[in-house]
Amino acid sequence: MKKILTIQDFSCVGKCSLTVAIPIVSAFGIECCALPTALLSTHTQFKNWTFTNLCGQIEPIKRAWEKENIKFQGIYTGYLGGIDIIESVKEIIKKFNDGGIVMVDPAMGDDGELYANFDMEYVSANKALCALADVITPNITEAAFMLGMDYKQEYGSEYLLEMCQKLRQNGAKNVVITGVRKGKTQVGVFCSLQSGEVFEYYTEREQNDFHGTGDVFASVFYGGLASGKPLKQAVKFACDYTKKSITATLAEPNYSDYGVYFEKCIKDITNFA
Ligand code: PXL
Repeated sequence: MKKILTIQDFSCVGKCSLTVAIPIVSAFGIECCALPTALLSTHTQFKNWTFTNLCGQIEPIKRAWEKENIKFQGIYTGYLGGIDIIESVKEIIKKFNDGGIVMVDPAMGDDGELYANFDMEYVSANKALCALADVITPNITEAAFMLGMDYKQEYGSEYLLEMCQKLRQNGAKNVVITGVRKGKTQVGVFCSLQSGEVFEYYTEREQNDFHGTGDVFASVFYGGLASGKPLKQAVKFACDYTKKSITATLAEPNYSDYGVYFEKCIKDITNFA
């Protein structure tokens, strides 16, 4: 059985990061090992939250894994929470990845702003981490911050192409920009692949915005890649799955907007994988 490692925070409530990645990657029939970088009471889109940096645990965990000769057939990183952690993550990728796909989701902002507690130093550290990846999945906010480009709400393919080109020059082999709007009604991804091909895929956009959709997309996309699906097929499935999870959320009375009801669609993954 394939075994991958995901490195992200553990938010006890509010579906994102590990509580999304573990069930989704597991649904692909892949063992999803997890290294929590921080422990939060909820994700940071709530009003009150606690944050405990678990960076101090990473070195002893690495040493113990080395003694056990543990390796992973792929590594997927998300929200990390601190610069010190990013340095350790780089080493983990070098030491513990056994030839698998490395995906970096530089989760650090949205809607033109960085999440709480992040600054330009954190952005630069994420940019350096992205350089090591086979595939990265920034949204437009994250790409703009990493590249020092203006954040635009209205844009065409030139803006997206410039982002992709610069992110690939920085080192990432494949770039998938997420949360891209097309016209007033569509949302999806704009991708620049290692082959030089540019590829876009969109679905109908719902009015409401939900937290954690980027994490659902990234986890499904990574699960698809790790199970050997071609990149374009994995991208399309992940977009459709994210859209379906949003629809499933809206169908529930009194739904909450802190995370999407991706659990309702898990069977689609087992059928696809
Ligand atoms: O979904 C991104 C994310 C992950 N982890 C934490 C967050 C957020 C977004 O706000 O706060 C802790």
